[in-house]
Amino acid sequence: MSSLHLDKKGVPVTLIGLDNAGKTSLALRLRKGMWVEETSPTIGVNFEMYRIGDIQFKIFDVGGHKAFRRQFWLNFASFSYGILYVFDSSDRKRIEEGKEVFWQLIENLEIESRIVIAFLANKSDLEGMELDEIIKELDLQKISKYPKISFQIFKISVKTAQNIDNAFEWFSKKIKELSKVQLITPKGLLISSSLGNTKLFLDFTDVTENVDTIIEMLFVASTKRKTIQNEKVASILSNYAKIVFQERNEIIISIIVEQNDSQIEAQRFIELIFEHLETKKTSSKEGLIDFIVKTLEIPEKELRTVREINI
Ligand SMILES: Nc1nc2c(ncn2[C@@H]2O[C@H](COP(=O)(O)OP(=O)(O)OP(=O)(O)O)[C@@H](O)[C@H]2O)c(=O)[nH]1
Ligand SMILES: [Mg+2]
Repeated sequence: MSSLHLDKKGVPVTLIGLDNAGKTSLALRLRKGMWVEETSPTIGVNFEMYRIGDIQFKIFDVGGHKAFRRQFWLNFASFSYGILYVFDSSDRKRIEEGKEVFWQLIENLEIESRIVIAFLANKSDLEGMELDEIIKELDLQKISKYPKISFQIFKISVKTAQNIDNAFEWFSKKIKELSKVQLITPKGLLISSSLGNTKLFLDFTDVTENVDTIIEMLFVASTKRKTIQNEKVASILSNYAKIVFQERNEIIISIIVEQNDSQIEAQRFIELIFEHLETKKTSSKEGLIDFIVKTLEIPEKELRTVREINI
């Protein structure tokens, strides 16, 4: 079992909510430590790094306009450990729309791993709805039907900073708890080109004995991939294993893990390997293998097969 330390690479979390809810204002407050009055509607996605204690968060700030909801929300949400759902409690006129999109998100999330959601009822500095009204209007009690979601509601104001520390304290505590159980057991790893040439094949368990299944899964992964942030990603499940697959600049890294392993954690390993490939291009094959085996915490004796590479 391997686990990434939360410090190694930003833990992905996503800001979601209707346009004008205050997501970018929150991201800016976190970055600058102060209220920033001037924001404009977010086109697409931005991200901020934000550290709380020993957790480095990578916060995706996704545009809330209708045009981005379908395209971006689910993609980012399903690759995040947590969601900060920002809601404008001063805007009664949009409560129906708010309810609809919130539940669409929850129902569409493929909650195969656990996820933390902080519902932030923002703009408490203005005249608006109280928490009990929001809970009732949005039917938020229903969230208890989703056992994999850790959920909490906070009344906040990005403007005055009211309750933001409390919300983040809860959020990071829950994410830490999650990270303790979100472990992966790597069975093998493949680096290939988008043309299908294998560059490196590492077997940590019995992958070579199941190579036909793996090839079939890789084929399915390549057809099922979706685009997130200029990269193509997919995750495929079979009776034998789960493959998490990510393509960047014509290099594909596929990690083979146990069926119940966390896709997000596997994804983070892949990102570390990409980072290594990109920043240490001159390093040898041995250097790369050494990095992978160390990062994945693979005992040396379990490294079975290495296919020749030319990276
Ligand atoms: N009074 C008050 N206004 C706020 C607060 N938070 C955000 N706003 C205002 O709400 C408006 C929208 O804020 P943004 O942060 O741009 O909203 P957004 O959710 O990022 O919107 P999109 O990018 O379109 O999805 C801005 O005018 C902010 O100044 C708050 O806590 N109180
Ligand atoms: Mg915005």
